[in-house]
Amino acid sequence: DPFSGDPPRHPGLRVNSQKPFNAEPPPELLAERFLTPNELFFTRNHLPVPAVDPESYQLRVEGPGGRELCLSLEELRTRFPKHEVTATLQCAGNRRAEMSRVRPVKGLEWDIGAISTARWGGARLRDVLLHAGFSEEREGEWHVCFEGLDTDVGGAPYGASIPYGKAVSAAGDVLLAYEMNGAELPRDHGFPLRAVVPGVVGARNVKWLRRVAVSPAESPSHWQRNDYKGFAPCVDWDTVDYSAAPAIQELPVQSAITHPRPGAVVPPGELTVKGYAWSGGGHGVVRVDVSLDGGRTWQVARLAGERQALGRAWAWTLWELQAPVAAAAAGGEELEIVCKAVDSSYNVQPDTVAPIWNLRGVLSNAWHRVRVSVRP
Ligand code: MTE
Ligand code: MO
Repeated sequence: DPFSGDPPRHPGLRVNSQKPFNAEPPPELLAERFLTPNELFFTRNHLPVPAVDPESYQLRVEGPGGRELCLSLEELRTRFPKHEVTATLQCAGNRRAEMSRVRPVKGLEWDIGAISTARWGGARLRDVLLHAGFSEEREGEWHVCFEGLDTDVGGAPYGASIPYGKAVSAAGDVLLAYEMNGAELPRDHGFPLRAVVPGVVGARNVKWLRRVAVSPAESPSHWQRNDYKGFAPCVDWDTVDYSAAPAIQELPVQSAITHPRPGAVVPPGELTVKGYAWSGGGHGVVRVDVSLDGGRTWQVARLAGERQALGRAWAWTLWELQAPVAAAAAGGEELEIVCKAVDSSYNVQPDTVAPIWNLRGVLSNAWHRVRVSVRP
């Protein structure tokens, strides 16, 4: 069993697949804290978790125009200043379950929990690239390719790439992270070193990093070229052309209701609605609207959490609304609670799933709807 060396996990996680391990925190706990505790942070593994000896570990950095470097963990910790970033990671497949209810899609049935937030610590990728002799500017469209130590049966590693400009810019805040919420990286989250690419889809945040390569081409990895791309609702498995769509990088604006849960019974009177909102590319969330009547009328939620720099708002925003539920609704009537977020570029979420349906079930960010019944 190639998975026999996987680490132990928190029993409270909702497991979507055991081998490889894929799990999300229970929705009630998801947005209870701004920083997700490490043992509850969602886990998305494509392959067995590699066992890495931190003493002999080396990261290789290479590519045309630079020097080839091999860096130990000790060198990464001591040669480069430690930089800390609070960033939310979201899987492209978050909320896929809602998409597959419209029409079946291929992929893990994530509920609303394939998203979590941590304070990451590590060396800036920018500092390591400049140290290796790469320059601030690059002509044309170059990429930084990441390879993991986890490999498939044919020996191919998990891999992904990001645009060179994002990797080298000081404002991009891309990390080679060795810390998560003040602790060393847990094995499921990339021990001993992972890429953290704030504002960018989870898939590019490569764990168990073994190699960073500057290249004129995107990563040749299956997960860069033939997965994690968006398509029109009319594209099916007979017509899909993966070379025709760009790889997902920044994710669209997203929000979800974490409390109450679908099917809950709420008493008439004051109702508390809670959730999270986030947008890719460092676009902060500026507003969350909540409806208690399926989207006919709206109220504005109160936003909580840390103040974030303009254009570098990498972390989610937690929100809350207290509103009276009319006594008229108390006869066992159903309420449809809806939320939608607005980001700093005034991007909004689509109201329904069908027009954004895609065969792989990615980028599922329609208004989140939760039905509850009102009973004393
Ligand atoms: N890196 C490696 N080496 N192997 C993987 O399977 N999964 C990716 C990314 N990095 C993956 C990886 C995907 S799709 C996501 S969503 C994030 O890791 C999830 O990170 P997490 O498990 O720490 O939440
Ligand atoms: Mo993912």
